[in-house]
Amino acid sequence: MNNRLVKSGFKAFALTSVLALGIAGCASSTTESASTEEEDTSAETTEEAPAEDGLRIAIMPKAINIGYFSAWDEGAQKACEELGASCDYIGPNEATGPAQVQFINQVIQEGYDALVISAADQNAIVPALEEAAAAGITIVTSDADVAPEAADARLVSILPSAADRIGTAEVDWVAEEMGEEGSVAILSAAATAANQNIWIEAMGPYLEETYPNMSWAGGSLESAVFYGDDDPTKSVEQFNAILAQYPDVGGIIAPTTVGVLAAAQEKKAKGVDVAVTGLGLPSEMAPYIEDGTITKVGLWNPIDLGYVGVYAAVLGHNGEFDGSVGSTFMAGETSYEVVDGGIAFLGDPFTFTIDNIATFKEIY
Ligand code: RAM
Repeated sequence: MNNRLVKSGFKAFALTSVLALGIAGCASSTTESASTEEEDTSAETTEEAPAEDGLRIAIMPKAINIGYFSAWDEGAQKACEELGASCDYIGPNEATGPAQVQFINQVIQEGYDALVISAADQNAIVPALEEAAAAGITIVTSDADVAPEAADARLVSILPSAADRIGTAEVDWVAEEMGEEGSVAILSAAATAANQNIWIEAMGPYLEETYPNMSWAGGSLESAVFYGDDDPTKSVEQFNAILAQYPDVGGIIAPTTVGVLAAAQEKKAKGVDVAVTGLGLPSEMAPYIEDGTITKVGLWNPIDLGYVGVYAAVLGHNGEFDGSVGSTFMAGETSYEVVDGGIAFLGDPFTFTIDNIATFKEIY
């Protein structure tokens, strides 16, 4: 029933574009992270061809060690190369607002021209972003936005697709596997992450209205949500906390690549009888789809998300795009339009099953 979410036209386009990106590779990047661990404190720099007159852009993930963001950065670096920009992949080891703020301050101090950021916390980073904007830095959120009331803190937000499509699709995936019966819990990222929160909000009423024999664990959406903070260890702990609190839970939706990977690993390790689905990176989820631990996960193309974010930032910085509702910009061959809320959407998520995982796992 969720097939309506996979439009063949989009699928063909995205696959082609991803393959093209994959072949082109990326030119230069700097990786920096804040950590007390020795190996993480040093900045690793491979500057092959820094742009002479090009812009200097910071590409900041929620946390630098999440595989999804490596794919996002791959797209960003590809756009940087096409646009002659010099781009540094920089950010914290833990996906929290305060940790990101330290790096935003560094971006201000070092006088970057633009910042493309996935907000780990929809509120905590806003003052730092405002300071950055006041210093002339063009800000684009990509993947996860700031709170709607703080939309003026950035030029535009590049998001995968409308929240309700992502949220309701995940409910359909878990329902399909549970035979449309039983209770469901959610293993999310951080309680402060705008992207997961808007998807979860859309899941709540949809499950109740669409599946009369299904319910949220504990009786309400609120009681069903657990937060693993996009940290692998905490996500495993929270997976087990769900099972301890709701031993009869029939399904777990993890709308985070970190959470769904942790859930699949732990489901397999413990041999737990619970349906697990969510938003998974095909390259990380392939072993669990191939061995039958998981039947289906979905995701958009994070490479495209990073790519489009950099185009918006560069065009915005150069005064060729103002981010207003109704305005458009080109990223590569594709035109994007800004809709209400100052957002440009990428397209619908793909689903990955045993039928296509072999192809997708090679791409991202
Ligand atoms: C994790 C992050 C990211 C989200 C994906 C689905 O990698 O939380 O923000 O978009 O999952």
